[in-house]
Amino acid sequence: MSQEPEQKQSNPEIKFDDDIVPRRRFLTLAGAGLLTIGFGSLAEGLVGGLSEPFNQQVESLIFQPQQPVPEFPISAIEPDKLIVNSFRGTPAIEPASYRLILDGEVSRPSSLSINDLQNLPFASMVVRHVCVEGWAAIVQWGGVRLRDLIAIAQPSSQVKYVYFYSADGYYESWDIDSVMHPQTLMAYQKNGLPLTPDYGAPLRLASPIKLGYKLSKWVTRIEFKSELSEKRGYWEDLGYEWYAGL
Ligand SMILES: Nc1nc2c(c(=O)[nH]1)N[C@H]1C(S)=C(S)[C@@H](COP(=O)(O)O)O[C@H]1N2
Ligand SMILES: [Mo]
Repeated sequence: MSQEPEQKQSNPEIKFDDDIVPRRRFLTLAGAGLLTIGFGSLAEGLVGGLSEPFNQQVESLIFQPQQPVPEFPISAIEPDKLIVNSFRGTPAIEPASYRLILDGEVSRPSSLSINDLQNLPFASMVVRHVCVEGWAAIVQWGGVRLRDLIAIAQPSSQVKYVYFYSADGYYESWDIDSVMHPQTLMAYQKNGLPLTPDYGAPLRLASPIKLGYKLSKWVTRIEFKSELSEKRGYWEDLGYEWYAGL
């Protein structure tokens, strides 16, 4: 990481709790003769600044993004631990005029109201949210699976990346495999209640396979693309890792 986020400048030493997010993930692959791979060092050391597509390919294979992540019981939810973390405050969004735009390389560009979204199949999960700044919280999220939105927009087979644009100017890009993961949701519910503005209402990303900064709040547009552009994400463009898998 070449630059730490603004919030960290008073405390530049990011404290990684090894139980939550080890700096170097050592995976033991039984099928590969108990080969142990230090992942961060592989991506950072061998391929440096051009690591994204390579990194994505390797991490996609090793972490098997379609594999469901075990969930927690409702009793494990930690309601006070999810810290509001917004780079520029909470944008004002009028729910009645809100629309989620699906566009890019798709055969059916779409515009969905909150009502449209709530009429799609509902998915709920209790998972851990992990922020690189060293905190985590077990949260219930409810909403729409991204794969159900993909079925509506019908991206071309060339699509490999998905951009999420937010009302506060935040932007993120993801690999399509992670977007297709059954536990990647556009959430409008948190801990059994409607999502509130500070936490991303009316609609935010939620997923147990990505770090907190990939989980955009206040999403207004989802763009499907065959290539990454120069801009990859708000924190990524300041030096943070792009794939950010958990
Ligand atoms: N639009 C937007 N989304 C965002 C952010 C942000 O500043 N703007 N911060 C990210 C970070 S770093 C984290 S950890 C989570 C925090 O989610 P929370 O505020 O609901 O706890 O939101 C992510 N999504
Ligand atoms: Mo974060």
